[in-house]
Formats: sequence, C-alpha cells, structure tokens
Amino acid sequence: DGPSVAIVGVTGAVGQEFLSVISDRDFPYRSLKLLASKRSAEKTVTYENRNYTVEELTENSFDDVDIALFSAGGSISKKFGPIAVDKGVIVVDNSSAFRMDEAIPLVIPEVNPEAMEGIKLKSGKGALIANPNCSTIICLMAATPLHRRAKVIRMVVSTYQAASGAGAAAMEELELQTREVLEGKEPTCKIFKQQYAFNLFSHNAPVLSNGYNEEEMKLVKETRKIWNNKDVKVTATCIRVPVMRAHAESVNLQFETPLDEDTARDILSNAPGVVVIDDRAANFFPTPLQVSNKDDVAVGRIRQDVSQDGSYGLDIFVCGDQIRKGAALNAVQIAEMLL
Ligand code: 11C
Repeated sequence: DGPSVAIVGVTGAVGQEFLSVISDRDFPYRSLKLLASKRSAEKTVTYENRNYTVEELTENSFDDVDIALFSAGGSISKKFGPIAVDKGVIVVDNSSAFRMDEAIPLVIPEVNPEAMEGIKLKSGKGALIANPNCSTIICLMAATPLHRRAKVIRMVVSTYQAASGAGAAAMEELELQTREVLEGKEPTCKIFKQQYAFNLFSHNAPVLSNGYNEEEMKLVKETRKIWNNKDVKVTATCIRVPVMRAHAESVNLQFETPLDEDTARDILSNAPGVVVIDDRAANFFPTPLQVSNKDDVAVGRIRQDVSQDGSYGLDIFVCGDQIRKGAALNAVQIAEMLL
C-alpha cells in the first residue's frame, strides 16, 4: 500500500516531469493529488489512464497526503511547506527556500543519503527535505565519486545553462525567438530582457554585492552543505546558453591526494547515475542533447590539469538533464528512499 502523493505546481515544467518520472519508475503511489494555482485549477489531466482535475492549492490541500513534491517557486514553498509538515507530510521541495536552513537536509541520493536519516514516512511527524539547485546536482554527481577518493580542496565551475532552468515560459521564448530571428523579425524579449536565441549571457539570477550572481553562490554554498565540508573552496561562473533542457558544466578540480586520469575515468564509469562519454579519437564527448530526457549525468573530457603539478588536478565536462536529474528525478529518488 504505497503513499498518497501530492504534486504542488503540477502545470510547470518540473511539475509535468514529476508525473513522467513517477510513471517511468513505477513509483508505487496509492493516490495522487495534482495541485496548482487558482489560474490552473479545474484543468483536466489524463495520467496513467485516469482523469484528474487539477485542484487549487489551499491550506486544506494536505489532509491525507503522505509525500508532497513541491515545485511552484520559493514563496509558495515558504507559505505551504510548513503547513504541509504540520499535517505530518514529508515535503520534498525543489525551490531554494529551505536549502540553506541547517535543520533541513539538502539531498542528492547518490551523494549524501545519510543526511535524511531519521525521516520516516507515516510516522505522524512531517519533515522538509530540500532538493539542491540543478547546477549543484549535476556538478556533484560527477565530482563526488572523485572527491571520495582524493578529497577535493578547490573546485572551479563554469556552467552553460539551458532555458528550462528558467521554466516553461523561457523554453517557449527560446523557440519563439529562434523563429523570429530566422524570419528577420525583432525577437520577443519578455522572460529575459535581451536576445537569447543565437546568443548567450550571464545567468539571469540577481547579482549580489560580491559580484557573484545567486546561481553561482548556490554552487558555492550548497556544495559545502552537501559535502558537509565548510573548507572546500568553490568558485563559479554561470552562463545561460540557448539550449532547451540540459545544462553543461566545465569543472576543474584540485585534490588533496593525487588522482590520475585513468583512475578517475574508472571511478566515474562505476559511479551510479553517471555515464562516461570520453572518446578522444573521435572527438566525441557529452552534449546537452545526448542527456536530454535521460536520467544519467554524462561526463567526459577527463584529463589531467596541466596547470597543476603532479596528479593533483583534473578537468572534466559534465552534462545533465536539468528538468530530470536536476529537479524532478532527484526529488522522486528522495521520495523512493522514504519507502
Ligand atoms: C537555472 N538553476 O538553471 C536555475 C533555476 O534555485 O531552484 C532554478 C533556481 C533554483 O536557471
């Protein structure tokens, strides 16, 4: 007898992906409640041969719910997350609202499952579990197996982030702009205030007083929390590129103990949720398209960093589906760990 599951923000890009992942993985739910804002309520959704009516999210939405998967933005999570927890629900939250709260675990199941120890389904005691930011998940899926072997002391990340990270409307705008530019028209710039098609720009997250944007600082802070290591040095530059739904990241690692590239390739080949695509002869390496709609994160360009002495540094290139492992899949995997 599986849990009763609620999806908050079911009409968004991640909300829709929750449904796909639950179905693909045969997640054993007893019942399903689809929740969204008033604007989307009353829509009918056919899912696994049943018709559901999308319900408006209210304070009473969580009666008889065991697990709630939230992806409706930080303010909805802040308001309704604690309400659900008070009703004994385990909330897996995809927003940034609770990630840095010390009392709330920030979990990638392949990386730090121990962080959610003690959280039990149907115990009568609700809990919040935060899903990390997509860039952090994709980066740490590849960096963690190497970190476990040789201990990362410094990590430099450069991202190439897809439209999906900014939601379904940004994906639509990329498609529309591409058509418009090809037709010689002025591109519609509603989501981003500049041309996105045939261009790239610094990530749209707000820029902070230290010159980093919020997306970059998420990589810094979330890595420290997930690795439970306040000393690891992380710096990042996050860029939005005109790709639909998978992020790419160049990651430079500096280790405490030597790690040669063949051993690293071996470790990554055996890491759960990771595939190695590293064919130098054919110049064939991971791309966002290869990983789109896939669960695994792809890693390639595995090479010794020539700027560091000995085998203390590696460069790798990682691609992962932002909506799937970067969001919905990771959250559903967390829910599976509760079963
Ligand atoms: C992006 N990662 O790709 C972002 C968006 O903290 O969940 C998601 C922001 C977050 O643009």
